[in-house]
Amino acid sequence: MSNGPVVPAAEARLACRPGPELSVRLTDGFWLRRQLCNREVTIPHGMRMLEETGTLENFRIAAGDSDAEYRMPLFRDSDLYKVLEAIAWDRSHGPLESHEQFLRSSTALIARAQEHDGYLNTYVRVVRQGERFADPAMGHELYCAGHLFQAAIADARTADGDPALLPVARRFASYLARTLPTEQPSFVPGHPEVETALVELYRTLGDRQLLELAAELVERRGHQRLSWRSFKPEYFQDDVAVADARTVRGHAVRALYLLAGVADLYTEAGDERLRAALFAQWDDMVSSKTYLTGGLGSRHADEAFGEPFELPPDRAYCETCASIASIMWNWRMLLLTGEGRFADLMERTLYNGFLSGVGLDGTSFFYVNPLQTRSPRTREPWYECACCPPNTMRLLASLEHYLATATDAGVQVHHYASSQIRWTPEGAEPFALTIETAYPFEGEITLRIDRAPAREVELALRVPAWAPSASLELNGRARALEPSRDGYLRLRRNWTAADEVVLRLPVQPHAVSAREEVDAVRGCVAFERGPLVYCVEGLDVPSGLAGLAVDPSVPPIDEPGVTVAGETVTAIRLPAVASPRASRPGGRPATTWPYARLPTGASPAGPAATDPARRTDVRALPYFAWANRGPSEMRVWLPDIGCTTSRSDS
Ligand code: FUB
Ligand code: ZN
Repeated sequence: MSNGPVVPAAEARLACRPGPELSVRLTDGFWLRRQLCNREVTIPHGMRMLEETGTLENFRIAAGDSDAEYRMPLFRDSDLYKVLEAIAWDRSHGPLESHEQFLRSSTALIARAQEHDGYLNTYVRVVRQGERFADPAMGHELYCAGHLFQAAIADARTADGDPALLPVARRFASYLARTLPTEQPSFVPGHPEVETALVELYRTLGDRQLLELAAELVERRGHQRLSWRSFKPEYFQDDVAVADARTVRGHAVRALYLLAGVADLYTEAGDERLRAALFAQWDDMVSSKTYLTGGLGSRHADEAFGEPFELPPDRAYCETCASIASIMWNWRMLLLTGEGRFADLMERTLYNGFLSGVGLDGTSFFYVNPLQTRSPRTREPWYECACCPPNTMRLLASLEHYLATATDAGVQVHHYASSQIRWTPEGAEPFALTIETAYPFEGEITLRIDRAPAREVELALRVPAWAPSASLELNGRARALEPSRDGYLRLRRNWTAADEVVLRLPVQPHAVSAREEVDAVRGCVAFERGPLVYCVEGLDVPSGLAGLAVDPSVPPIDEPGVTVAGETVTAIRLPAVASPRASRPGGRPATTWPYARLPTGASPAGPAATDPARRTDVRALPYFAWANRGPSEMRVWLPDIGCTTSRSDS
């Protein structure tokens, strides 16, 4: 039995369940390597950074153990909680004494910083001298509370013995449940996060007051009470009632954490108005506000969603936390519906917009994940506003919990990774299988049944939207099966141990174009291979990216076995025309005026496109692997040769 971050109650409205009857373990391959790097390198790095940046010291000050100066930003508590959550999830892969020691000592410190009535926030205690709920818009008290609750839940679900953080969380949650409805009737938390955490804490403790508090906090939104400087109620999702909202808007991370919480709430409590709001906002987001990488948030100003189709590749914000929050929300939508479209978006986001946020070395991060950079961009070991790095840790540490689900009929595999899956329905014989695959670089997935009950079990395998021509073999014989409308191939039978299913997903690279409304990339194409989005880095194009155009009419060729910072990836080679650039980054421009009059009757394809001497091919790498070989410019969307105009590049 294994319980991950989301364990709905038995009576919850769900199409499929992640636990507790299902357990999944990564055994090899791409995600195990990332998870091990997280365990061995990133989490220890995080523990060091929490000390170096003063986050732990803030708790010591609040506990009365130190008189150092308090370090802002005011939501720094959440950085510690996220690292503790990561340690707790990671513990289920085998506890490490150094991690356990950190968890124990931090928990004791947090407990000392907690006030007698259960309230806990170091900034309020130290800087605001105990003045609580004074700054609903920007105070982040319940944002930090939510991360504490999630860490405590992880601790409770993985501890061998009594989880020490859970009592701290319980006391704080009880305080909130008794105080907010009565003493703070108009308090609206400016940064959602506590909603999803309260629902999960209700699932953990069975205390219905926590579910009711989550519902009340969601219900309180929409009265335009939240604003701060130039941030309007829309930034805080306080412009319209949650149930009436039909578009994603405002600060992206706030909006997405809220939607994850609303999905949890609907799952447990019902309310068809919330369901309608969830689906409408998902449609709005996916149809017009999502980058090819799954990244979300196109505005640096306000870290916000933009207008529909406002998706500039170079100005993309795509905060790593927004990708994580989107994965959280989509997982809940998948549980609610069993529909593959939610797993499709999760997968796109996981492999691209999320994973680009963590360097392959495990100690460097991106907060912002653009799809084009002109000046070389380097990753940072941490950030003053450090929400993203520890957020990556908790997702990677718990990743296996997002791969599969179960229903009364059987097991659904949503994401492919070398793993072992075991389903043990109450009072019934287990069904266990082993998956082997070199996914995402190869599309062949072998599923071997290790143990089967003497009854029919359905095995459902997601066919991603990018793989329309998937094929399937059962015990060496092709099976002509069509994916169901919700995107799954379903095999229902009396299985026997050693039955073998081979699913083949075509991962040949292909070009993609954007609808014309995505005007920022008109005339450009991008490339995908399986679930991976590709990009070209300046390091691979000696003449620079400014003069590069690609020919999408010629299929790209695989270049397997390329090593980037210790990870072996399949690159692709793109047929291209590379013209020498007029200026180098940082260098003096060759001309002062960067525009030229277009000759009358000029062909849309300039001489560069047809000159065989300029024909070449360039390497493109998976987007997640960019900026791991030193500073470089980068592009996902590349001009299509057929759309390039004559340029004076002599
Ligand atoms: O406000 C806390 C975190 O800081 C947000 O989630 C991020 O977008 C950053 O603004
Ligand atoms: Zn962040």
